[in-house]
Amino acid sequence: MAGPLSKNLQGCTLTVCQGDLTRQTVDAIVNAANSSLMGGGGVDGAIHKAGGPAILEECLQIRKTQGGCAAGEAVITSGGRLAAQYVIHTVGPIWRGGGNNEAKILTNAYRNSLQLAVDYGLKTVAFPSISTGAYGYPVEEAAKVALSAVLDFLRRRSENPPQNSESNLSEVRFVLFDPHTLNTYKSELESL
Ligand code: AR6
Repeated sequence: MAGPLSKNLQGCTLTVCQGDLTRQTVDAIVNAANSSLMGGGGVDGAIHKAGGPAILEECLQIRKTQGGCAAGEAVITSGGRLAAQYVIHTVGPIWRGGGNNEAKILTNAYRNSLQLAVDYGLKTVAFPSISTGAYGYPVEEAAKVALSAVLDFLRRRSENPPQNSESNLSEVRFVLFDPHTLNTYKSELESL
């Protein structure tokens, strides 16, 4: 397995590595969910399988109160049996050629996930490559959007520091499943 790459940006360590998101010991992992919040395949299926039924029960409660989760939005549940304390469920865009607001929606998915993490006082968050599996977003373009969205979020926070310095992120990690996705995110991180 190829090695990880880390960079310190805006006081936060940004890491890209290859691995299984469900096995990360971080405060929260982010799920590439769908709007129903009812589970699915890919990383979503793996998270529900590894975390157990408590996660789906909480998702069902969220559905009752707000009727699911729109693309670009994010919600949070506990991590069930996972090592991560929380799962942040976000919904990326389905790729429809790039002219349908896909980049904006993908940016929002990362931004809203990070905002939920800091609202909960979390310090370490791990993401998958949202939308580049079943949703068909080209990896090269998604990697650019993902890393710029994270960097932009960190920059805005360092320009407008929160009152409570405890709530600063210390690590944002991308955990990528296959070597091609890893290498694409690595090149993108190198160029930041
Ligand atoms: N750890 C890290 N990455 C993973 C893992 C894992 N355990 N499993 C898969 N990936 P996808 P999407 C990678 O399809 O494109 C679901 O059915 C995978 O190789 O999981 O946002 C949802 O319910 C790919 O690189 O998410 C939605 O309906 C990346 O995670 C829909 O798929 C994202 O692939 C969402 O599609």
